[in-house]
Amino acid sequence: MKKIITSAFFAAIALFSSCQIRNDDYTEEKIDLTSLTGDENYKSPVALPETENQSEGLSENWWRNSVFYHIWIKSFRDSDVGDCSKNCGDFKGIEESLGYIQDDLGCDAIWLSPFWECAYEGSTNEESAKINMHGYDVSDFYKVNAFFGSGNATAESAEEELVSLIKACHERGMKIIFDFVPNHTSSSNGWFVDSANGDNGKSGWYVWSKTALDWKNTWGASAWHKKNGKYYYAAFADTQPDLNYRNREVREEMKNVVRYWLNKGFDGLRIDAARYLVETEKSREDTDETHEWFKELRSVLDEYESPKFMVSEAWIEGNRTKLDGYFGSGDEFNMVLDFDQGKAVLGEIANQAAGDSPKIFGNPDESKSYGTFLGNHDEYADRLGDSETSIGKTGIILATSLSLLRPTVPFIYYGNEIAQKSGTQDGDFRLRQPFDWTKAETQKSGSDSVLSINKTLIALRKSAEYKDVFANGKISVLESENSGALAYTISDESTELLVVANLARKSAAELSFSGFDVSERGGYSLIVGNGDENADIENDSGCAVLRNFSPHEIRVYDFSSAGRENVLDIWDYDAEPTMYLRGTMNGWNATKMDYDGSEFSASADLTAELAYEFKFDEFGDWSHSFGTSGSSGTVNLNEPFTADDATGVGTNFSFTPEESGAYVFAFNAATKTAEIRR
Ligand SMILES: [Ca+2]
Ligand SMILES: [Ca+2]
Repeated sequence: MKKIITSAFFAAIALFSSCQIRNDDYTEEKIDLTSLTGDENYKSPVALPETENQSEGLSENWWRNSVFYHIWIKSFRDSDVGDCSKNCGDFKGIEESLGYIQDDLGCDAIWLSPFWECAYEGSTNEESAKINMHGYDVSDFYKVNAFFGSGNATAESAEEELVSLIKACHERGMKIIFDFVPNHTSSSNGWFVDSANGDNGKSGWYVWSKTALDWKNTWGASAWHKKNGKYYYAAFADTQPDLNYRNREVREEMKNVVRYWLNKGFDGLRIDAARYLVETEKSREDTDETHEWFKELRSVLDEYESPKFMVSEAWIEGNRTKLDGYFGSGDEFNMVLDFDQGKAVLGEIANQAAGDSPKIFGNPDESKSYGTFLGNHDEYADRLGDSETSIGKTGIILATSLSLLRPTVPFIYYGNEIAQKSGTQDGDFRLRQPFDWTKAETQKSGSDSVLSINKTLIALRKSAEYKDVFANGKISVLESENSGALAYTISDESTELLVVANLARKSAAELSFSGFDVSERGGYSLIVGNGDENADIENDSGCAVLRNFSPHEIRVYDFSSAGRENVLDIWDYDAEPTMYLRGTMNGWNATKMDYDGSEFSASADLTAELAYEFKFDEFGDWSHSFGTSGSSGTVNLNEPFTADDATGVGTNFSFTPEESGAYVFAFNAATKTAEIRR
């Protein structure tokens, strides 16, 4: 504890002095976008709690060795009911699930979605399951949402349970961070109500103008909304007015909010919508003034003896310079969420090609970390489980493996560790549905489940041998002429790992990579792979040559410990083969066929006298189909016919039923024979 001051002492003075100041920016024809307003001696009227429940004995940059679990509180676990389908997930449910998070999965840190009192429709627990209570419209930053308490909770009892969760995390050596929303509040927040009415010295706390300027919000509509004869700015929804960070009181108050929750024991914070904090005439994104406030906030974090960190949500894709700008010169964010990596991993697997592998980044240096993820609560990516029809179970496991085998800090969005699918709701609500505890229970047993793969690779990352190379190692991509081949090294002074993946859905007899001479190295051991195959690496004129890759197989070699025998057989399982029926009967969408060990089958309702076109598709995405290579594509009921590898146009079968009703399409991939039955 260094310089934490309790501001209760100043509260009375602050209240008095703030009433003396008027910030009638909006009465000006043009809003002032240059100077600071408000009371420079402002102190928050909210007293800081004593520091309590702090993590002890943490090392500097502890987060670089962590794997975070991202929890949507409402949907994770309801201690009152069990699942969250009827009621509301709560802190107590999370506390009861720490064993799952830490022991069954291996994560040692938690990112909680916003937990404050917020504006939402529906007012009872019964209704809460039906509404998208996102919580990014905060109505009181000092009040915990009673929804997240158990039983007939109040804000106070919910806060007690939140503090209990923080303590329980720390007792297990786990860390916990909160989701901070500094850019805006709810329009129901008392600060905004006062600001709109010109009460309590809050006039200048939001961005007001006498006229609506031509600024657009993040969705391209006007960002100005009329209230009490003047206009306020909102970068997002009109119910989320932007706070005015040119006002010294706002700057100080929001730092007080952060201190308040760090004092309660949180180990850090994720910062929502970081790009939009301070507006200028020229830009509403990534302004120098925005970076300036985050540097001030960073110095608040650095006051604590127990090391704290902040990670930005600056949703930037394809502009590393801009993204890295949030590190400042080591004096701003400790970590930025990396919006390129997840999409690169998923895209490379879907395309079966390492086309954009320069997008594979490691942490820039020891003071700057990337947080990487395959999905979150927003419309960034579908849920990982939704990819099953496009990349199959093996593709999901490959994506999971690649996302963990990087020298970055992984964030796993609840449910993605069991490849849970999206709900059927519209928009981002489908990504925020109740966690599937039944599926999680099933996946605990079975070494080939997605949960088990996560657990195995997280344990590898955190093992004594490899924790340093995954925290601080550098990544270097190898070149290959095989389009489906991906290889890179992760290395530091004492360790060199080689990760090799077959991104293709087909076996690869041979993959070769230039610029990696295995004969120059003193031997190696295979630490991840399908242990029963020949996994040797040969040297061919300075190229590394590897053989016998299964579809989507990934291997990891360690060149610093030849002879190690702890191979993790994550590929030692039989993936269920897949086949899809596609045709005019299902609008050319993929219907997954049942498999009985030898034959695939799918039934379809057909109409008499209609000519149906169809083919069989191995992965549901046209990358490998079975159809007819000749012109005699017409088939008859109960007459076996032969299909060929036939990807492309003019390779469909045709069938015209005499009667309407259900028909079964059967296909044997081994003999390539098919039949339509009633
Ligand atoms: Ca509950
Ligand atoms: Ca703003």
